[in-house]
Amino acid sequence: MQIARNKIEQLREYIEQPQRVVILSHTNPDGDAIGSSLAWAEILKRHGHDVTCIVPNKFPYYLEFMPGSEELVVFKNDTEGKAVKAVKGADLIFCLDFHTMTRLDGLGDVIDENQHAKRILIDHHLNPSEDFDLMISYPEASSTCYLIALLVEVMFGAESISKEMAINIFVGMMTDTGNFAFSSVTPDVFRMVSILAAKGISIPDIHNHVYNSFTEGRARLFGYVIDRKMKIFHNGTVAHMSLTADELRRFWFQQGDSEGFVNYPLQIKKMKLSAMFTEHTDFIRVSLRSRGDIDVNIFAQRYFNGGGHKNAAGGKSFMNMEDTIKHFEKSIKEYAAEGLL
Ligand SMILES: [Mn+2]
Repeated sequence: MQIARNKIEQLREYIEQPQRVVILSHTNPDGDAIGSSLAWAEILKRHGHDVTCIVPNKFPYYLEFMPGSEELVVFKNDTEGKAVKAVKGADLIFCLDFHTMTRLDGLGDVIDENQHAKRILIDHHLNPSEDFDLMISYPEASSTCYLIALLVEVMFGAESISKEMAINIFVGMMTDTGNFAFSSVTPDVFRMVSILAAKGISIPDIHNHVYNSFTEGRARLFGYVIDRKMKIFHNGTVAHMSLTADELRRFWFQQGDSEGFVNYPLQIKKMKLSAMFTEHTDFIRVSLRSRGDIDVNIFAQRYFNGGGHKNAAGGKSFMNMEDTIKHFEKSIKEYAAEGLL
């Protein structure tokens, strides 16, 4: 995969002189969101830019080991107004790992107040919205971190990737590819991993931080949701699970604890599509995963005001849990009737 020359030249122009830069990523930031933001921030800072990284809400505790994560401004907890100040004064606003401003929640309104800053998208989600001055949008890329690595490589040279950047980039590449197992993984992804590995990072340490650092509550919540809440239907090819706010409290839920649960039903033979419904204060978060040709991006767009990737997408429901599940089961029937499942 190559990033178009004209896009790189445009980006080079934007960052030629030191600028006030804001780097934003999406609500419920994951390894790819945090990793790409921190790596991009590091290289820009080294070239004299004044950089603030902002995420709309808290990131999972098991990503706190990522170098530089302590400097991330969490908009929701930002009592000092650092985020608003940085956004208002920014010359450049980078939007990483998301494709539409609606994924920023309240932070989107703050961005709208700054009409003079150039907006640059670096992302790999399908169907990005058009409100950007420069779009580095490659849905075929396995992660935003991989795109950042390619950009850094062509613009500054692979030797400019520090060990800290390598850790951050590796986390996003690893988590967004299900440990380098998805169809988006190409030979060039492994070429990039080999560059990162040569920076002296410890892959076992990173793996332990990301996958083996959960709380006891998460382990018990997982057992509970699989045993008690997973419903399998449509001849064993579709599964859904749900967690209410009450259930989350019972297991001392922390941000990120239910991350990845939605993938587990796909380990069952014949399973094609898995859905997870998690109750939040104002809505129910819908996570969708699928195997092979089954397209959950279209499903999420059509039935849950969302989107994402072909095999991993999400959306929201503003109904209660019972009605959300009914709506899901009805939508599955409709989708299957059209031959899409
Ligand atoms: Mn991503």
